[in-house]
Amino acid sequence: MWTENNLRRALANNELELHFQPQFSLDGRRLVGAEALVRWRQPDGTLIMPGQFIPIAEDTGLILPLGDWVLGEACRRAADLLRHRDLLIAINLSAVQVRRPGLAERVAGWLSAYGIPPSALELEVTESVLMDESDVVTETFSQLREMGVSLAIDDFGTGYSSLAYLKRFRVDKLKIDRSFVSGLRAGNPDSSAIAEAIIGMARSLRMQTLAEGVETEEQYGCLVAMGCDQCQGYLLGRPMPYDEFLAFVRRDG
Ligand code: G
Ligand code: G
Ligand code: MN
Ligand code: NA
Repeated sequence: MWTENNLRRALANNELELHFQPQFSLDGRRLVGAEALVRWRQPDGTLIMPGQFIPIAEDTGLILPLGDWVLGEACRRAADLLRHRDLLIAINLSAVQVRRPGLAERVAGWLSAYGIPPSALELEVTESVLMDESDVVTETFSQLREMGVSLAIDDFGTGYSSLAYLKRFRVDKLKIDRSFVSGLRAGNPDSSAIAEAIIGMARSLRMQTLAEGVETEEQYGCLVAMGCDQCQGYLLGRPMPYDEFLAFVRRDG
């Protein structure tokens, strides 16, 4: 298992990198954005996935410098990507980062350092983050909203049953968890009941929907039929290193 010291060294030695998974509109299959996902590249080339080190970073507080690195690196890459194409770049935030005062200022600082319009950045949090009723969290998201940064709920539907937080925060997008996507079957209404309910609710509340984990054309077709807005998944593109994503962007036009 990785230790705090391993991870501290990884940060100091610049061993982290962001991979990018493309996101597409379901009407027309256009590339509209990407989710940035952190990886740890060992000196021997081995790639460590975030599930193996983000929990340690969260427990030790290293998620604060790590999260700030992700934010800066995502903005640096976004600046380059935006020269080629209009894209929305999404990053994941941990609860620890959101509870610490000053996140909105950090975001503003990175955006201006790289000359990125706030509308090009999306922040993903899980439902549990928005269940926090503290003033810091409320204030942070209200500042970010004011700036024009968008907010998406990750793994939507797997967290809490209370939706009261949707009244406190303006949420732009619900990311439908892949557990509700994997079973989608054409001509089988039971398989799509939950995804359909989420899409209907999002529409009434003027939020967008993005389906995660789309792996087959059958799932894709079901999502189009249900009026889902966007998707990401292995069918259309895996998370890939930056250079590969840039080539993808330039090819896909
Ligand atoms: O990359 P993978 O495809 O294995 O992602 C697994 C999970 O790791 C994602 O669902 C996401 O929640 C988390 N994750 C990936 N990158 C980041 C990051 O930069 N910050 C945080 N806090 N979590 C991340
Ligand atoms: O932030 P979040 O927990 O949603 O991170 C997305 C995770 O889902 C990453 O680990 C990513 O590698 C993974 N992922 C992306 N597309 C697919 C897919 O089509 N199928 C599966 N099983 N996993 C995917
Ligand atoms: Mn995510
Ligand atoms: Na997710």
